[in-house]
Amino acid sequence: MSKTLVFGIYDFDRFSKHDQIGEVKIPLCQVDLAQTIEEWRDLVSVEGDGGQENKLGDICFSLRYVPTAGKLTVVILEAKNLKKMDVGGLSDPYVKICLIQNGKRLKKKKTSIKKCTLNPYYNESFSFEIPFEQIQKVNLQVTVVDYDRIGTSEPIGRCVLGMNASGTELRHWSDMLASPRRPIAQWHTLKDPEEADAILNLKLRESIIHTSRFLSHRHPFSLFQGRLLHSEERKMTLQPSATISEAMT
Ligand SMILES: [Ca+2]
Ligand SMILES: [Ca+2]
Repeated sequence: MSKTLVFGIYDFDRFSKHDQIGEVKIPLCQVDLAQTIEEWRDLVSVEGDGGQENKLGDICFSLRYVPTAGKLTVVILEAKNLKKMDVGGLSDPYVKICLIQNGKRLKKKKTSIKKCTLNPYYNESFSFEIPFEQIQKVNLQVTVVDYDRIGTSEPIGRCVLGMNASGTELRHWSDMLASPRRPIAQWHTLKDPEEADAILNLKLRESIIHTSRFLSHRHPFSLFQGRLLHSEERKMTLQPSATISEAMT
């Protein structure tokens, strides 16, 4: 039997399981070990059980905020590739929406339950009253849950939006604020609920508070500065792979 050398490349996550980015497999029978080999290979995505099991699915919803009326409308559109949560079945997903401020749940709403599917379609609309002064202090927690007739329903995955979010979640929230009265739809990759909730404990960053203070209808794009700053910072924290490998040696 010939052996294969596998190089796995991971994204280091301080607070949760590291995500595998990809891998390179080299069957040892194909290389001449008598020589030094120096070459570039493309990363291949990880297939099979390990890769699939980690995926919780994706959800699409739209957000619309009307500052004058202080009204936030969330339309849960659909979800896809949800994780299978029932033994001998699929999942029976519904979506729970919570508004959270200072760690407290202000309001909670739910969609209908779609039985036995991993790709549910809802198109259900929910409205919340949030005055303009408050909209930048709240978080919107969207959880996909598998309904179980017996026992407690199991959360499948979650995303949390707000000014202290990052990536797609922050972009969706700031796009909504920057385009008052227009519904903005976006897909989100579901995260492990605990991991997604981590941002609820984060304070708003100074730069963002500063920028959002100057948010007005005259300067709707001032928010984007906050977003760009934020994503730049994230990139920098993802980059230093050298530090990680040094730390491991
Ligand atoms: Ca279940
Ligand atoms: Ca179920």
